Amino acid sequence: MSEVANVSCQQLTSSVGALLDGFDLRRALTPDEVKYIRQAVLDHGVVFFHEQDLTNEQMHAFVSNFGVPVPEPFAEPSMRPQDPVSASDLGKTKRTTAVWHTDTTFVPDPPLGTALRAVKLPPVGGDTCWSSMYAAYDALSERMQQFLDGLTAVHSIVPVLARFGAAGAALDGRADSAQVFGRQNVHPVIRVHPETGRKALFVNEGWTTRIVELEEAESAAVLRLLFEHVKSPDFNMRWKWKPNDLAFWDNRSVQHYAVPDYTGERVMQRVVLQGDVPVGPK
Ligand SMILES: O=C(O)CCC(=O)C(=O)O
Repeated sequence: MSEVANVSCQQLTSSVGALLDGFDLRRALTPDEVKYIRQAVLDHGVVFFHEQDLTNEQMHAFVSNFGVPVPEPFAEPSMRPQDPVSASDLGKTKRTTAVWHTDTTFVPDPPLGTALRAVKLPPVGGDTCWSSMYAAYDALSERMQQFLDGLTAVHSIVPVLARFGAAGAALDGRADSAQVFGRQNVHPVIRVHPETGRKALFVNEGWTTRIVELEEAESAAVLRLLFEHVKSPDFNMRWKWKPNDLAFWDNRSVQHYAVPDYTGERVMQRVVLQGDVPVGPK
């Protein structure tokens, strides 16, 4: 990791998560600071910062150091990338995020990363968990790894919209829905990270519906096994938010889960970065 004065990186578990201290993300970062944070995200999958009271523009500027912010697929068409997303709508948001997932893998080029900042929190609950998909892959037996290498899976928004009931139908009915949602795409089950070259498990309970090369019952059984596998405490962590905490994660190497155990308002500011088309092992 490059050296930057007066900052520190404290690893939170052996497989995922690190707390970065000494950064003020309201101001423009130096190239060395950007390099330091980028490397920490690559090494730990998700990094956290305390006390970052950012305006939408500052949040947008911070994230822009690492890629190109893009509008959320679920956002209103008029929304700009730097507009905050309120996660206070319990009926809608809890049902989308209380499942282990990688963000919006139903699109051809799922987001590279996501930044999430706590604006308003409930008195208790509302933690978020992350799980390392490198560690999840590494923990599989060699025979299982060989079996999964080279398989592909469908990631689809369709069953998920159905799960949302009326809210899903409304989203699906939006004039731009086919274009925005892409509806479904096929990705490798094992993804080779474009920057680290490491292999990561790339199926998730949020959006993955079917392994293409298997019979339906085989696919369902293998996906069930993998969805349970990523939940292991051996490779996940849980973050208890404080107001103005900011998390920034690599969607290519981690999954996350928002714990739906709260009542009242929970408002988060969120920006996602343009990703690329996932590539499997050669
Ligand atoms: O609100 C959270 O804690 C996480 C929400 C989520 O799943 C996401 O930002 O993709």
